[in-house]
Amino acid sequence: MKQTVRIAVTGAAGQIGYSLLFRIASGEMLGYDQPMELQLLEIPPAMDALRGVVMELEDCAFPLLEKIVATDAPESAFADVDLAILVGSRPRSPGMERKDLLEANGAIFTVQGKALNSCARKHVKVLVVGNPANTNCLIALSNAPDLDPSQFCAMTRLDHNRATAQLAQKVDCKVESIAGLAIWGNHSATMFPELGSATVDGTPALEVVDLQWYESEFIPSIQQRGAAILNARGLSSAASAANAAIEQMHDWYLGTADVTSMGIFSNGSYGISKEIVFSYPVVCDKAGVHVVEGREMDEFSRSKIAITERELLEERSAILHLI
Ligand code: NAX
Repeated sequence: MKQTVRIAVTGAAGQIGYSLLFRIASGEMLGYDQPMELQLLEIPPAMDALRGVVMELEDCAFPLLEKIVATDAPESAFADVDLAILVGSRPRSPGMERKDLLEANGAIFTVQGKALNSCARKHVKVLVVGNPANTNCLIALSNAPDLDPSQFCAMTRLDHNRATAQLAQKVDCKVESIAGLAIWGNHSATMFPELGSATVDGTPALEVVDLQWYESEFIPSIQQRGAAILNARGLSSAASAANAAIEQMHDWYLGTADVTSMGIFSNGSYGISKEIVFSYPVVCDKAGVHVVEGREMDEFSRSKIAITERELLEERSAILHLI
């Protein structure tokens, strides 16, 4: 039997939490032979709701789920955790400026970064889902000086999956036929879903679809997909976000053969500014996350990347006092 893995999930009583926890506990994220303990964090007003979620988890009698902790104290939630998925964050309320949103979330992610630094296992892997995910991730890792920045990432897997599915629909192929696409930059409307190195059954994607569709339909539709779901459902995407979190953590923990996208602490690859959390094409193995180098970038791609990089630099300057 494998050693038990401790997994923290914040915002555990929220929408994404409700889609995420049961799939983690069933074994979908780390494998059906991996026992686990869940350490769930919420804010005091949501503790009743969290107790209900815990009861439901108990009622599933998951064989792999050895223990559940439900708490409103970050230090307890992160005590000796191997993995942490930071979903809980402050949503934008009416009239709230982007700067106020960054500030409100900054307060959460400084506290959680510090608690991870002092309480989590030294090899902890931290996936940030709560928006603005890239900059929240930057704040958390900056407040965890004893952990390496490579132990943190922001979720852009949902955008990657959306791009894969839309390309597969367009060319009428299976999603497994698509390889090599990438999400660059921020998890926001400036992200750049790039098809320049993508293939469909081995053929370059840009030989299969026309440039007009790529530039005028595909890119905006991926950038606006979250808003489209919110308009249609009256609620933001939750099940697909939980699915993406499971896949991103799965690949990070167990490794992946295919190129995927992750928001990571930039080391300057592709000339991107250092010290922002930027989504790159990556592969993961036991040694960690590796940016896929050497992709050819034309002027169009470089201009799109510059827009999303600029936005991340602006977000960084708005929270400089927190990092
Ligand atoms: P919900 O509002 O349903 O749930 C959030 C939960 O977090 C609430 O239960 C709240 O009480 C809790 N929370 C707030 N502050 C907390 C804190 N300091 N510590 C612990 N828990 C706290 O939102 P949900 O739909 O679950 O979305 C969660 C976050 O994911 C949002 O920021 C959302 O914007 C973000 N998303 C990120 C995506 C991505 O691709 N990176 C996609 C989906 C989603 O939009």
